[in-house]
Amino acid sequence: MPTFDDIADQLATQAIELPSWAFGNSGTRFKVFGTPGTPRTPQEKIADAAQVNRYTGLAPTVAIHIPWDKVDDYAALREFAAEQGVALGTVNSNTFQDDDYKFGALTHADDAIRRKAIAHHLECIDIMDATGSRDLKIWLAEGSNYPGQADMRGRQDRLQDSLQEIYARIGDKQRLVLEYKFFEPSFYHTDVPDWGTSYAQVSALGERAMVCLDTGHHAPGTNIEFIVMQLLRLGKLGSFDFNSRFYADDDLIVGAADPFQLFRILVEVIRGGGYGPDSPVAFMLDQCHNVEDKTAGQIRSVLNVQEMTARALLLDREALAQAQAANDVLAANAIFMDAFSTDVRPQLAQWRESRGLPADPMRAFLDSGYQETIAAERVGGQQAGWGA
Ligand code: PSV
Ligand code: MN
Ligand code: MN
Repeated sequence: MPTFDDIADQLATQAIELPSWAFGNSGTRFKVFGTPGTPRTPQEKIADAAQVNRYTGLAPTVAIHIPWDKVDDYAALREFAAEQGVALGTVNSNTFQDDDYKFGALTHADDAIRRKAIAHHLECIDIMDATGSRDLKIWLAEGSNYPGQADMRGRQDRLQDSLQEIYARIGDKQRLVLEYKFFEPSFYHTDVPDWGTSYAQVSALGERAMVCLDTGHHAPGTNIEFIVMQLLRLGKLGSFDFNSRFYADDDLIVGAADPFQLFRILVEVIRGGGYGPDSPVAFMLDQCHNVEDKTAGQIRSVLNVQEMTARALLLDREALAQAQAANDVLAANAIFMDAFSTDVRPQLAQWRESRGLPADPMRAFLDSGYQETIAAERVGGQQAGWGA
């Protein structure tokens, strides 16, 4: 098995993008509980995200969601982020909170509504030009609730047509990533329900169109690491939205529900060349903190990803390949489990200190008094968008 020293340099290149909406208040359709200190502006969300990077060194960029993070001057927002020590990352479009989109947006049968949805995405690309963002992430809340309600085939054709128009405006250094989700808010059919549909749609666009895999968007029991392997094999895994779930799209802290699944995913990411500074795969979080403190919740999340990455990097791939070749089922499984069962926390603490970071980022953040300060200073925090 490789030693921690063998993998130390690889850990140094890890970057996990934070979602601005994780810092806003969020909840379920039953209730949104406010948390003291919740940001009231996009700038305050970015300031909180910068705290995560300050204590962990893991989160240099922040994803924004339009219109949740709408401002008059995006170049100024970019400047503000830089002053805080972070950069703006992925721009997320939003076609799920406008009455016009009740029966679809990019798939809508009414051309006027479809054009409005396309125009929103073109505006997002203008914003990307100003923020210096690389990725436009599209998640569509489109589908139908009842058999017979919609012509699924026509909607798929219109979706491709709409994406072609958006993709035509994507710059040379920019990318379009299309996220899939198997249900919700539609309950009968969803227009981009699975990786295969996303893959078919983006493959027809071109090289700079990729798939986004949100770990909470599959049916229970789905072998997500198989999908990771396949998309990497096809060269189309663009990004992850990491979170964890017990039942549906719970958006809980990544690695909280099933750390072993996170480990298995990261093993395939590394196996498929999806890890490291030259990899096209963007690591992002897509989470909500309904009852816990948000900045601390994000710190927990990036540390969980780091911990499982370290364990996945420690996997003895040579020994595993030999056991696999010999069809030694139990030996192969034991080698896999050895890496998963390795406690890397003491070495990670030392590794952080050797890089000028606190050994225990969570403790350092809690001791800093930041949470108390924002709780005292900020009144009337923002909704994240969900449950608003
Ligand atoms: C949809 O469930 C989703 O995962 C998409 O990524 C949205 O942009 C995000 O949630 C908003 O929280
Ligand atoms: Mn997502
Ligand atoms: Mn989701």
